[in-house]
Amino acid sequence: MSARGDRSPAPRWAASTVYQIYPRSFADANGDGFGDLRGILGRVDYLARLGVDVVWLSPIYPSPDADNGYDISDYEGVDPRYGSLADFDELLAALHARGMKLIMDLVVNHTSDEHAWFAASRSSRSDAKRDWYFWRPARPGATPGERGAEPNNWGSFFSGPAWQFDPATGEYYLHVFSRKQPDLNWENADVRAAIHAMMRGWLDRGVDGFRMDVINMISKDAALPDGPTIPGMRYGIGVPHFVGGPRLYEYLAEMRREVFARYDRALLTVGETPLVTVEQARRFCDPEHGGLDMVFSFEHVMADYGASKFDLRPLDLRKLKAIFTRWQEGLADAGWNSLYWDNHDQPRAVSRFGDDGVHRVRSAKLLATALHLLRGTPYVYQGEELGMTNVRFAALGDLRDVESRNFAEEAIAAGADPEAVLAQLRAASRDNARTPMQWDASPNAGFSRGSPWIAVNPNYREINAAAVEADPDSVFHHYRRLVALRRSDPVVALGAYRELLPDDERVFAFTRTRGAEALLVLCNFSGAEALAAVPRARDWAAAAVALSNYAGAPAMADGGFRLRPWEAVALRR
Ligand code: TEU
Repeated sequence: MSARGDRSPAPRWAASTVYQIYPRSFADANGDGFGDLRGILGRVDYLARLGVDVVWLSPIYPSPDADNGYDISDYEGVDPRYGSLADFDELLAALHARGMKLIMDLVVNHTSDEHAWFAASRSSRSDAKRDWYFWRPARPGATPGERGAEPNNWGSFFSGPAWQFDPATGEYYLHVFSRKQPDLNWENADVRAAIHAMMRGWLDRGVDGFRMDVINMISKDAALPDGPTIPGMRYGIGVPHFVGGPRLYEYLAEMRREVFARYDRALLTVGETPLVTVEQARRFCDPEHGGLDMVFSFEHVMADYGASKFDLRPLDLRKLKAIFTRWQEGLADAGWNSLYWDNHDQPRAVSRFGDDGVHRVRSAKLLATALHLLRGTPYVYQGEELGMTNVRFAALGDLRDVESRNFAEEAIAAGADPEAVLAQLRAASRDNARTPMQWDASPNAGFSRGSPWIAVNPNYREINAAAVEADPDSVFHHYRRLVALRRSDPVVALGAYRELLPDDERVFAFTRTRGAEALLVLCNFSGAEALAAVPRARDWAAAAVALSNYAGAPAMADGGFRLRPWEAVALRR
C-alpha cells in the first residue's frame, strides 16, 4: 500500500460500493445444483449494470464443506465444484476489463480438519506441524474424552465445547467454530510465514485484496484460561481470551510488511471483526497498527438480539440509530466505516428491519437509502438489490447451515419444543441469506438447471432480477442510483454526518455536509405516516429531491416534514 499523508488510508474507497457473491448460491453454469465460477462469469455484465466497483467472493477454495467453504482444505486451489484456476483467471480478467476489482475471502483463523497441515499435526505429538494448531491434554485429574474433561470451559460459536478430543494422540484440539475448523496457532512463526506466502500467491495472480474472516480472533491468550460463566449457560465465554488478543496488532503489522507493502497497487483490506469496538476499529485502520482499510462492525446487526442471536426482538430504532451515530462520529477523523445490512451470515434485512409484506419494495429501498447515504463503504449482498426476503422454512430438515443445525440439535436435546426452535430459525438462520439468487421466473429461479443444493425461495416468480431490471421503479434501480450517486457526489462519499432526531422512535434523520453542499436524509422506519420534526425544516423547503422511494418531495407540515409509510428521501441544498 502506498504511503499517504493523512492518518486514514480508507477514503480511497469512499466512492466505491462492494458487492458480495456467495458463489455456491449465485449462478450454476454446469447444472450440478451448485453455483460456480463460470456461472459468475455469465453474470459479470449484470454486476456492471448495477455499477458496483468491487466484488468480494466468499470462499471458492477446496473444502469438505462443513461450513460452506469457510473450512478450507487447500488455500491455493479452487474447489472443482466451482471450476478451475483457469476459470478463476478468466473471471478476474472479465471483472478487470469492466473496471471492477476482485477481493478474496481470507479464512486464516482456522483451516479445515482435512487440510494437509492438520492431517500432519494430528498424526503424532512429535510431528513438525503439531504446534501449528492448539493441542492440549485433558484437564488435570479428568479422563480424556469424557464430558467436562476439555482443557478449558470455552464453548464453540457453533454449539458444544470448543475442544475436540482426538483419540489417535490422546489430546484435544481447539476449534472456536465447528469441530471441522481447527484453530491455527499464530504464535508459531512458520504458520504466519505460510499464510503470508499464500496471500502473496493470490495477489501475484492479480486479486485486489482480501475480506479477512474473523481476523480479530487470530491471537489467543497463550494460557488459554477458562472464560467467565453465566448461570444457566453450559459453557464458559472464551471471547475475552481470543478476540482482540495480545499479539493481534503485531501480527497485522507483520502481515503488512510481509505481504501488502510489497505491492504498489491499491489493495482493499477489510477485517471481519465480530464484537469490535469503535476504539479498536480506529486502531485496526491506523497505518501504525492494524493498517486495514476498514472493518465490519457487528453492533447494528445485534441491535435486535434478545438473549441470543436466535432470539430476535422487534427493532428499537432509537437503539439502532444510536449505534450508527456512535460509529459515524467515532470514525469521523480516523478509520473508515464498512456499511452493510446483509451478508451470508445475516437473515435478510428487508424481513428483519423492514416489512417484507405489502411494503417490501418501499422498505427495501428505505434500508438501502439509510445505509448507503452514511459515510463509509457500502456492501451489497447478492439478492439484496432485488429485495430478496427470508424463507419460511417448512421443517428443520430444510436447513443446511451447520450453525443452525447444531443449535437446533442442542436446543431440542435440552428439551426445547421443535416448533419453537423452527420459529427461531425462520427469523435468525443464516440459511435465509443462502438460498439461490433469483434470476428469473423460470424453474429454480434460473439459478440452475439441476437440483439446487438448498431450495429456492418460492417467491422467486415475483422477486427476480429479470423483473427488477425491467422495472425502472424497482429496488434494483434504486440501488443502482445509490451506487452512482456515491461515485458522482462528494457529499455522499465524504460529507460529515450529523444525526438530527435521536429520540424519534420511527424516523432516522441525518445530514451530510461538505462546504456549502448539504444533504438531508429522512427515513420513516414504519408503515404509518410520521412527522419528521427536523430543526429549521423551512430551510429545506426549496431543496431538490436527490433520491426518493416516492414520487415528489414529502409535504411540509407544521414543524417538519410529513413522511409517508416507509418513505426515504434525500434532499439536496
Ligand atoms: O463469521 C464469523 C462470526 O462470528 C459470525 O458472524 C458467524 O456467522 C456466526 O454466526 C457466529 O455466531 C465468519 C464467516 O462469515 C462465517 O460464515 C463463518 O461461519 C465463520 O466466520 C467461521 O469461518
